[in-house]
Amino acid sequence: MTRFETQVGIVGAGPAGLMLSHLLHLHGISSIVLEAKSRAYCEARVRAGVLEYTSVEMLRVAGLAERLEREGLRHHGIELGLNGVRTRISFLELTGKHVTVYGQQEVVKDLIARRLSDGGDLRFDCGDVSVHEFNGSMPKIRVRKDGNEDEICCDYIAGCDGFHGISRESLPSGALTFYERSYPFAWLGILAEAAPSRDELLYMHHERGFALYSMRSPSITRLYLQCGPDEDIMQWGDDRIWSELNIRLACEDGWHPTQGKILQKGVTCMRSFVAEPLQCGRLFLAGDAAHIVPPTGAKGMNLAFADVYYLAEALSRFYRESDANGLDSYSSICLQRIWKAQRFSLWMTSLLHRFEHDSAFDRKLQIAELEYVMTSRAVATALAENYVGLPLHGF
Ligand code: RFL
Ligand code: PHB
Repeated sequence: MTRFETQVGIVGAGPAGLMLSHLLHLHGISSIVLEAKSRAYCEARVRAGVLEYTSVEMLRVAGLAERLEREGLRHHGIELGLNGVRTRISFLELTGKHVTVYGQQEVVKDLIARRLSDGGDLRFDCGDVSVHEFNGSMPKIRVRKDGNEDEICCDYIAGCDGFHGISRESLPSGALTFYERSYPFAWLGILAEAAPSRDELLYMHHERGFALYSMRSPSITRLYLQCGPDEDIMQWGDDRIWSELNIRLACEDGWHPTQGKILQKGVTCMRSFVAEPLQCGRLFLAGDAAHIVPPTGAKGMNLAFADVYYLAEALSRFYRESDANGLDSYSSICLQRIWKAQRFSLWMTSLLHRFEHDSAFDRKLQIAELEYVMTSRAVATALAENYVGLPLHGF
């Protein structure tokens, strides 16, 4: 067995784990990041696309926004669609802010490159990772691979290993309370080699189901269709996908999405989930390991950044001033933001999707609510301020 020592052992090299490692480095705190998958896999995983105003500020202040500023697309609003008619919600006018469209895998590439150039200890292809003794004063992370075992001794463990990781699962039963809601649908997402033919995202309500028009760059479009929860992707040939997108996204003014070669497709299930608290002894959960939101509000990666920002600040206070108060309140501070993001993501999801078992009355109410958002400055402002991101203490 080979032994290593560091101040913070981080499980997972997604946005949460990588960003935490970088922020800790800026505070002069050492960390080792242990990732089950390969670097190439992490850098190619297509997921989120929308960064809140404060997430971009965080990346900028942390010296990570150089490529984002060059290549990210600034969006000053979104469009909502109902019966082929679009209404624009202007973030700039309603909040003075904007969001930035920049792929999660680009954020991950930037973070990995920066950690490595700063001499960071990132270990990919770790295989079997397990966490131990986090209720004592020296937690350990073990990595077993090809018959060898490494042991990382640390002061704290950060479980940043996503919803399917081992950190949350390793906590003793009863340590956490889970709050959960599932949805009777999923999203079928594609990445297409097609220049976006709209400047902003279009969230379309349609009686056949929700559709979302998004993008990644001046030559790549990202589109989603509401589908069944167990949808078989093999049943969705390229022609069927484009035909359904054309039906759902069609607008009264004749606009429809530009088609192109489909580069990637996949089905994402929808879930709302929170594990409370985000701490057990010297193990802290952050990002998707602790909470999941349905993607309609574009909040997942942004919440992950907010968690690790607070965690890095709390750890810095502990190492600088021997003051553990920040660590003790980490969970409750994060949860305030997490539940507001849960509320917003559920609201956006309920507003825009077709719920198969809704009564005729429910459907009428849903349309009334959508029309209200589209016509009331007050409600549109509430949407805008949540979409661009609620204020984060310190930004
Ligand atoms: P991640 O990204 O899942 O990273 C966790 C990492 O941990 C590794 N891992 C392990 N490592 C070691 N040992 C183990 N046993 C391990 N088990 C797992 C994994 O390989 C991985 O590298 O979690 P993190 O860092 O918390 O980041 C969260 C975000 O990825 C997630 O919230 C977003 O992608 C959600 N999301 C969106 N968020 C936004 O802010 N804006 C969006 O526009 C947005 N759109 C989306 C989304 C997620 C989507 N999908 C596919 C779920 C759109 C979609 C379709
Ligand atoms: C995306 O571009 O992947 C995206 C955009 C907005 C969402 C979800 C996903 O709400």
